Amino acid sequence: MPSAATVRRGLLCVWLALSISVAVVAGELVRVSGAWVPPTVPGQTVGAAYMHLRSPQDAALVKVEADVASAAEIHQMTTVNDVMRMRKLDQVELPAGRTVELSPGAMHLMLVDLRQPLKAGDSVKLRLTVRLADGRTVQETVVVPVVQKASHGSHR
Ligand SMILES: [Cu+2]
Repeated sequence: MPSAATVRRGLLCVWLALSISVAVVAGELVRVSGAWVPPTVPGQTVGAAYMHLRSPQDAALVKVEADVASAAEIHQMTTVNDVMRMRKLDQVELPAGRTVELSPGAMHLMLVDLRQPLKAGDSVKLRLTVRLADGRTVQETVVVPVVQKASHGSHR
């Protein structure tokens, strides 16, 4: 009978093999480009993340996790009677072959309850879960730089 340690090693190998194959599949499926996160100001406990997403087949971004925040949400910014409002979305539709933009003042990812301030030069690791048209989900991890740009949405 194999020892507990051997079984654990075996399981770890299976898990690693699975996560590697998933990463390769996701890489072929959804392309993430131009991703950036604005730095936070002192006292700021939420951050945002912006990027371009492009999938060769119909898919949807259904979940986001961030290493620097206890939660990450998909938000839509809208202006109602000159007041900017943010609405939480369940997913971001990724129609086949179309570049979907997550940008300041529009759809974006919100990093809720930051564990640390975000400084220019740092990077944030985001784990994206994408659901394909056939119902399968794939995950992709992207490393996003914290960059100071001239203007960004207000996320105070
Ligand atoms: Cu938001």
